[in-house]
Amino acid sequence: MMNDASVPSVDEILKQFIAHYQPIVDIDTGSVVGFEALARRIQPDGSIGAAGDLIERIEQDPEKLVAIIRVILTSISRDIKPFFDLYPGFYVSVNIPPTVIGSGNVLNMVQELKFAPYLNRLVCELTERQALTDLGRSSLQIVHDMGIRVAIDDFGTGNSGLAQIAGLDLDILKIDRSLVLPVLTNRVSARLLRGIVALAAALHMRTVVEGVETWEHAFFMQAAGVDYGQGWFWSKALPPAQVAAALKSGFPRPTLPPRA
Ligand code: G
Ligand code: MN
Repeated sequence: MMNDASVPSVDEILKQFIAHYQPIVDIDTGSVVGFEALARRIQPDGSIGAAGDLIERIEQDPEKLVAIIRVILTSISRDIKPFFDLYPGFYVSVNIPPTVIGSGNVLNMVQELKFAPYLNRLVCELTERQALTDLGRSSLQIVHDMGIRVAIDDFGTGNSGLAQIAGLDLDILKIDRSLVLPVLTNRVSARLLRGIVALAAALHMRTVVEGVETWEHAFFMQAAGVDYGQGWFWSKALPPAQVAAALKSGFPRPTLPPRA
């Protein structure tokens, strides 16, 4: 790998990154059913910035990927684990690449961080693309054997055959934002969305729709029978200090606005 000064070292990753938590909400009730842990970078001035680009740039470096997962799991252990007993229904999902799962490091980390009683409260998100590779399939088996549930992420972006998805043992299906945007203006997209909901129901999977920003979209998704929503309509990713309030109070339901 090229020595790129803008890519942090493993040590810097461990010091400069934290997790924020985006609520995943029951569309019907507004209560929080989970959070997706998302990496954020602490800037030199103390403000918190995005980390997505950086994670893409270190994708080829297994050590740094493991460091990011370590940061996220450590954050969850500190920020979220204390709430697992108080609020028994919710989960936390983590984006863990199959290479990291295959390396055996995840098992060590969850043991070290004392997740043992709560492994069924963790969800590993594999992208649709990753899940359908051989490494993805064996990773899925490894995390399931640990008692961690599995979500298929970015569903609808991987140009996969539905039959292949049906063959995997998955718990949650996350419908990608790209399938959400056109549903209000395109009848075929609306039907496709409803078809995915039916597919997930047939496979006994819960559905999460990603990237919902407006009440119109939230309302459509509720009517289409999607279980859960994640997006700015409900909430951006929250700093740890705001997690408790989200669990306690939940979020508004998508109701029609009053007539003008
Ligand atoms: O693919 P994955 O679910 O891991 O992506 C989560 C990313 O999507 C995060 O970086 C998050 O900030 C972003 N995101 C979350 N909610 C929304 C939303 O409502 N709109 C848009 N445009 N992006 C969102
Ligand atoms: Mn994800």
